[in-house]
Amino acid sequence: MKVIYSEECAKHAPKYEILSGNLVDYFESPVRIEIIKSHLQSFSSSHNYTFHESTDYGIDAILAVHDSDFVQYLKTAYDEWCQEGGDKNGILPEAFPHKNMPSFGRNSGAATAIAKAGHYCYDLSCCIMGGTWLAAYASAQVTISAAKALMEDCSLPNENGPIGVFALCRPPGHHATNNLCGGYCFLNNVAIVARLIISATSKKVAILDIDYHHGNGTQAIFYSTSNPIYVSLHGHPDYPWFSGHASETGEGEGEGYTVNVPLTTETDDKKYLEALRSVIQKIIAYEADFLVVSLGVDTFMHDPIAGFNMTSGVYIEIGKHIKSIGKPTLFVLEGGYHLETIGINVGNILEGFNS
Ligand code: SP5
Ligand code: ZN
Repeated sequence: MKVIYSEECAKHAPKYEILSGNLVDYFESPVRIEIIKSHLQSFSSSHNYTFHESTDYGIDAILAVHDSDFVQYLKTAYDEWCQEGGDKNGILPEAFPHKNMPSFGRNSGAATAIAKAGHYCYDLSCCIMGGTWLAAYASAQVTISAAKALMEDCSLPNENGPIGVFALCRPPGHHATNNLCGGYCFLNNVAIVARLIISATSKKVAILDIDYHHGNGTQAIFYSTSNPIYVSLHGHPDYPWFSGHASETGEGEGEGYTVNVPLTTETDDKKYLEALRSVIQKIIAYEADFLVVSLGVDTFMHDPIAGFNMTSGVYIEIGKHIKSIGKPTLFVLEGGYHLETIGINVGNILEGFNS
């Protein structure tokens, strides 16, 4: 199995975030992907993992999902902030334009770097520092490179079931919308490659989001389209708080092509697998040609910011269930913050898929 990565992904490394009102060390840290990479490397002979540095395919696929003013903001926010005398640790919003404020919906209200931060970001987890754009761009390029590898390799014979490629990337993507960052996410990697695969092949794509959190950004981007279908299992009620209800099913041409399965906190292996089996039936019925998995392992019982009760062993079963869909599969890393187990848990999903 090909694993795509980039050293550039480490360049976004904020010191702190504000979590539930407390200043805490940044959970979405660069060591996450180092740990996963060394875990997979320790298995690479038996499981046939090969490691490939990403290629830079340029900005076009990113601009097919994200507004150009938002991309410009991500590129320039830190420099503007520094020119205005801001702290070298980076920029976080100070106020958000809520719907009863006069400048709501008007970019003209965002004159300074910190006002723009409130305009383009919806929480306090997306500090922008000197390397943030480089890392977010690299994360998207890792995912694009992985998608290209999958499209090339999926026509090759593979006696061991469907082919898979793993995009070992960070920062993650599924909370980012066309014009907002949040939830550690700046560019929506999965949305970028779903749209890329559709435009390159004219085929159908299914997105299966198994991160603990609802992928509000991915849902929003594809809410009005029937391709891709977006399917999410997530803890509820929990972050991002204002999306992920079962009643959100898409609109217009997209009606019925968003599927949300909110699960109560304390969900365990058995309940999770039951829910997964039911959504897999929906994905099979959709008859997708490609599967893109938003792969988070923050569903693990000891994850520091989430609430499920799942064990490491269940990830092998999850991988086998994903394999049973039988389609070329792109795994894209999202969340997972329990550093002691992030390697084994991600490795177990891939092992289940490759078994
Ligand atoms: C990609 C991804 O997994 N992003 C998640 C961002 C979550 N940020 C807010 C987490 C809120 C946690 N609140 C409960 C803390 C319990 N100790
Ligand atoms: Zn998550």
